[in-house]
Amino acid sequence: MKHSVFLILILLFFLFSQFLPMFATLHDWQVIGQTLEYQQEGPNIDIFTQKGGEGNDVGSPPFSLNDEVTLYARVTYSSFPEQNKFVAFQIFNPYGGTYVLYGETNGSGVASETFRLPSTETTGNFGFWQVFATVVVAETVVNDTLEFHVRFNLADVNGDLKVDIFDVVIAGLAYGSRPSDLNWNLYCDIAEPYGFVDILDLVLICGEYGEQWSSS
Ligand SMILES: [Ca+2]
Ligand SMILES: [Ca+2]
Repeated sequence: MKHSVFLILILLFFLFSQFLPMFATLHDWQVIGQTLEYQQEGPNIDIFTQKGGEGNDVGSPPFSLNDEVTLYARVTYSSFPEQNKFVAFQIFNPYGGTYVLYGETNGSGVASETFRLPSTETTGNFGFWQVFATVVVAETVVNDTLEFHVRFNLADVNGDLKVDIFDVVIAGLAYGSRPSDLNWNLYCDIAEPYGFVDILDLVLICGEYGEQWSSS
């Protein structure tokens, strides 16, 4: 039964996706325009994870319990990499608990540290985790924040504790998008390659169809 639902969802999705390329095409010129104009003046730090979140104050796609999270911090001065800078990563769990990790920027100006999320299925471990990264560049303190959601099941795109048709539809709307697109939804980017919502994200959602989780 579950397999037939899965096949029907995939078929519906392919029919639906035929209408989406026209939206993607509309955004191509905007992305190129933004890239050409972009230049960061002075000191800057940008924190992201192995799943994405590049850009100041941009969130990362979600994680599950027991996942490894790799934090990256790119440190620059007027867009040039800053080497051998010490970066402090302050990590806040949804209950306000704090952890601190330290890293040093490499030749590309990037510091990275990895930690593992807890494995216990308690309500307190689910929710928004925040990371606050700080570095000193040219005697100036600069920082960036990053937020990611920890979910019982990544296929639950809208976070209502069940995987159903709404999750499939939401992912369908984001299909083919990248972070700079208007229809981008980071909660739909749950499978590699990250930074792109494609059929592999959809397959993961459909494969978990019908799963539920109770907070009690
Ligand atoms: Ca859901
Ligand atoms: Ca993806």
